[in-house]
Amino acid sequence: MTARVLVVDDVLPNVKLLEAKLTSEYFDVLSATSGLEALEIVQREQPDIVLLDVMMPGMNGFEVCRKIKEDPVTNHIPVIMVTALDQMSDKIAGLEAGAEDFLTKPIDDISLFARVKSLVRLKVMMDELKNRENTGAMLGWNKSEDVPETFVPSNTSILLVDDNEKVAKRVGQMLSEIATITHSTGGENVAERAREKNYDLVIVSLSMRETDGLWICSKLRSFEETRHVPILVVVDDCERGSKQLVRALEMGVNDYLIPPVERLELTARARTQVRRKRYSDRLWENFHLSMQLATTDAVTGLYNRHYMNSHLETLLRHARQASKPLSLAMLDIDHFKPVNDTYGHAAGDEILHEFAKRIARNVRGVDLAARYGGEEFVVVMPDTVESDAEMIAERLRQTISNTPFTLADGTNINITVSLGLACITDGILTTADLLERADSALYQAKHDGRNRVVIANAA
Ligand code: GH3
Ligand code: MG
Repeated sequence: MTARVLVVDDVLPNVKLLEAKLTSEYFDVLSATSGLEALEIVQREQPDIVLLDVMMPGMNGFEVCRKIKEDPVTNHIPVIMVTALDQMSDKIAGLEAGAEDFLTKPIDDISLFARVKSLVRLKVMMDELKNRENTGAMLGWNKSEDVPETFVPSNTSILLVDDNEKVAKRVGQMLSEIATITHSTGGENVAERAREKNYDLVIVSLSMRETDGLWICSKLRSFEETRHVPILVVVDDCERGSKQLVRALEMGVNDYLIPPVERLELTARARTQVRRKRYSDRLWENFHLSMQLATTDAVTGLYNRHYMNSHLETLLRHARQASKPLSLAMLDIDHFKPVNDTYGHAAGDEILHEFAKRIARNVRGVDLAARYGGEEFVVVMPDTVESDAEMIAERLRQTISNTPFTLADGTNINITVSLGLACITDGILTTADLLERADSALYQAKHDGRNRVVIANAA
């Protein structure tokens, strides 16, 4: 994940320190040493996130935050307030000014990267939602309604996994104003049971006695139904806790809390995650809704070539402007003609339909899957570097080859697919360039024996 982070602090060494840390994790860093300068940069550069010091002479951090949030051009940019150690009043003022999150000084690396990454993910989602709606508007669709920013307990559900009844009760009470809480004391099948309900957030304690919380997190990430659910872990402030935390974050856990859990912090973090879930759900809904419209392909229900081309244009422009990566995979079913010849054209259509379903299920909400031609498909992956795209492409390949396709009459047919992968580089300027590169990589995959992923060489 790459992102542009604006660091605001009047003390230059503080700026430099954060800059060094963030740069080492491949973030692009902008900096400002006063509130006014910060506002100017936010307007001009539209960073992905702002790290804002509270104590600054002239305009303080709260005022800067309020101004960012008042302006419709910038109010979607997440703000993290950086406060002095444990000042509750600062946290309250920060949240009231509209900040999404807070960090306390001295800032440790784990919390810095966890918070920044979590909010950047949320922003990527929101940006993509807006892009897609704009493309939709260009093609004459209506905009869907805005995602509500406030949550009511009746339509927000949180699963809380903790064997400490006392803590669970307290946490449950704190969250009761925004959500309906289901409490589980752990056990073998927590993750399995979570599949049955579309939770908005799962909170898992990593210090349970009988149940390994990390195991639950890893299972949640592996099931199709729960792969996208936000997870917040509660870890103890000790050496074992920090080791668990590192592993949890590697697993894709979204955020964490260290006891004693405070109401404000808990609700702020829960809200951020639930909002992320809402946007991701909305992307999926949007995806399904648009499937019924003229931009979709009748046989497979995926976006058609026309929509893909016009949306790819938008995505490529955005990626260039923000200096972000973008990857594109072109897929072509192997030896499909003999399948048609042997089983008939209707059977071929059935397979195309199921093929598309498997692809759609295995890409992320921000990815765009389209039918490009007869048995040729395209998956566009915004904000995705080549190595991640390769993993996704490989997963798609296996989704097709690992399970035979079953026709309505019960016949099983083994299908494989070849994939060509291309990422934007300096040499690629147009959507046609990108598609051409993916296409020649696909040709290579066919040539090398099919059922494989080939990455286009950088020119
Ligand atoms: P390769 O591994 O080289 O891609 O072999 P292939 O047989 O898949 O490639 P070829 O281009 O020779 O044939 C593509 C076939 O896909 C031909 C056509 O019958 C079939 N096809 C294309 N569109 C449709 C469709 O909408 N429905 C059905 N049933 N078949 C289709
Ligand atoms: Mg083919």
